[in-house]
Amino acid sequence: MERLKVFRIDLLTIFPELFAPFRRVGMLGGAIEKGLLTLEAHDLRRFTTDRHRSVDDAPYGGGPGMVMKPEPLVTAIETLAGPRGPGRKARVVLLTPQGRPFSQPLAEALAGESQLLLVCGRYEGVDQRVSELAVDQEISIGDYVLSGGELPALVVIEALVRFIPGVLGNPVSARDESFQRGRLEGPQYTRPLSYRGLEVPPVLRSGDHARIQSWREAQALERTRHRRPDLLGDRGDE
Ligand code: JFE
Repeated sequence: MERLKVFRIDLLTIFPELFAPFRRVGMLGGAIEKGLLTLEAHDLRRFTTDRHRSVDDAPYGGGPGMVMKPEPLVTAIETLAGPRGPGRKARVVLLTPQGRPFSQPLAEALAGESQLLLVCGRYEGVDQRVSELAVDQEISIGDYVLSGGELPALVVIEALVRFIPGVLGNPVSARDESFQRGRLEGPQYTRPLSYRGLEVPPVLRSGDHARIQSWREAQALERTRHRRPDLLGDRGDE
């Protein structure tokens, strides 16, 4: 019996309760239940030392909103992941709109670590010195501005958990590879055969697996050309 190593993810947030329902359902819930993944959300306010448990302050230079103070974040990160450098226990990732774009290959690379600490900011973001002193990597999940890093952290976790050995009924499915090969999947159908006047394409019921495969490839290519020409290296303006 091959035994698998437990993957550990810690989260740092002022809203740890947000993660509770995601721990219980779906592939993530299954991975935790099977003991393949440990997921723990830590309240940043535990690492404050002042009476009011402050995690934010006004920005130097002025401007709207508040910025997250460095002291609670750096203390928390160093407590949970160890100091930055060779002896560090976990890879520390800050979710931010300024980060490197998240992708399927990056999800696979992160799944190759054994322990992650995902740092979730709020307000207008975190003091730059947190990144410089304590963070290993900054990731963005897309070019839109959310209210904090918690949903981006969940996105990263859901993408990554599929690559943890034993989670998906390994070895990691060919579906993931198809995305990495840079094309969208084509349409999928299940029963009933006819629904509100729309029929399942007859080729899928032909039993001719070579024809089915080439039909699926043509559909995938057509959909990709139409919706995501960038994936094919086209500019999409023809
Ligand atoms: C935080 C905020 C104003 C950020 C320009 C912490 N991909 C992605 N979108 N949004 C985020 C990540 C994200 C992550 C962490 C966050 C947004 N905010 C809000 C407000 C300007 C900002 O950066 C605070």
